[in-house]
Amino acid sequence: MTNVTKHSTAELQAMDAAHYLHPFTDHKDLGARGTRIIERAEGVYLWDTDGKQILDGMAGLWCVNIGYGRTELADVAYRQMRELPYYNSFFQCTNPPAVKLAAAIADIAPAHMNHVFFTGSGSEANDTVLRMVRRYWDLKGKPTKKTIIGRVNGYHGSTVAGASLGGMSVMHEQGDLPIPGIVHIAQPYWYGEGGDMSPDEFGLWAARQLEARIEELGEDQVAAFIAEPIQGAGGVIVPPVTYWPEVKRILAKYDILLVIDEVICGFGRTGEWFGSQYYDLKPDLMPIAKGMTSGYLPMGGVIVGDRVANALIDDGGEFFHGYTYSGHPVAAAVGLENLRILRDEKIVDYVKNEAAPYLQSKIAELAAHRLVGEVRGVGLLGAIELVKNKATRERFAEKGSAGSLCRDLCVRNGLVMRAVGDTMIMSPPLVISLAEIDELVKRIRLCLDLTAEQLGI
Ligand code: PXG
Repeated sequence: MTNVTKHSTAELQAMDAAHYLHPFTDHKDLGARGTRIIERAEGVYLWDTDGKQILDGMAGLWCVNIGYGRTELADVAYRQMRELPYYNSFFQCTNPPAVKLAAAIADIAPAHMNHVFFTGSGSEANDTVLRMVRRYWDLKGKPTKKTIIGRVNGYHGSTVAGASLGGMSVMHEQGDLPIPGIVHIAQPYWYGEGGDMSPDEFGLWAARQLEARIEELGEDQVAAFIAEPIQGAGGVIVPPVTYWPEVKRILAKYDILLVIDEVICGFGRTGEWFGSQYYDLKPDLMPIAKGMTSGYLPMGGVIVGDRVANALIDDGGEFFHGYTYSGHPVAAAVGLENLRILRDEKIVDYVKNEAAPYLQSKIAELAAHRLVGEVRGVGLLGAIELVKNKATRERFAEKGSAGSLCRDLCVRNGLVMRAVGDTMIMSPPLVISLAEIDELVKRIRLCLDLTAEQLGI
């Protein structure tokens, strides 16, 4: 069997069921339903092996920011693979694409962030965060500052550190997570958990959980707070406007590090280069991945602020941490070309000034739909809450059933949206045109109608 051997859809499905263990998948269920095999893509569209065209409302998995089919990325990967397919950055070595990418990222990052540590993924980036944060406080002579505060329903990856920093209970239940030294506070999810509070009141309440936890643990025990600017995998949870300013007030009182996970929000998703800039945050560390290469090759990293970088460099000696593929030259070359395209084609400006205002105004109209309790979003992130009763926010009896029904109807009707419980979420490529946004919203509306019909409301 070679790469060019042609197989029918059924043959590929049979081999898939026999040999391929998928991530985050119930395999018995998958074997029964069969997989959809995505074969090619162009712009914002995917095609499966049956020739069906699907609008990719998720940019792959929140990553294909510049859209599919950009041959420039293939060309630089080809050239780099022929020149230097691999070399490591250990033992006093480096390579030109990794150096140039670190400089290019420092150029777009907030002014106080000037270094990058490269990884192979977002999960590895958050493993790096855990080790770097603790190393920092050891170097500062404060070795008791070990605990990292994350948030319930946050997502920071699937490795042991990533899943522990994240607050996904289903992940914690498998394998005795979180590891010691990681605790979680409430998420700022007003629609789901705000109760009788107004969004503003709830935002303050959720932020003050951080202060309460720092006080409870003691500042001398707390190393860092980690959060996504807007939770992605948790359901595109846009915090109330009072949330981040209050967190900033609290952080100013205590000497702890701020880690802002930019794996989804980075590289233009919010209409700024980074979500930290959207919310005017001053992080010490920013894990990145996904949009860094638009997903064309796997790569991640941590953008390191001067405070931590200076400690590592000036006081540190050797930091015993790194990966075979840290600064991989081919991934770095692709990352550089991806950044060039984002910059030269002014894609982040396009998101801010055209695509995001247009998408947000169009999806806001869906709030009137009988199945929809709330629509929210920032930049090219959006969420639609499916409810049984709009007035009371009452959900359907079996949690997630409306969401998975809607998701399946979407795919059948040529649209990828993710369902998180009964929240439908979207994160299309940043290059989506206004006409394609019209098409996206048309397909969403159709699927909401079909879902409501099947649910009998
Ligand atoms: N941080 C954030 C904020 C993420 O969204 C990671 C870290 C981990 O990145 P890697 O590259 O290790 O996967 C992520 C990844 C989903 C889904 O279902 C989201 C992610 C990954 C897989 C599924 O929405 N985000």
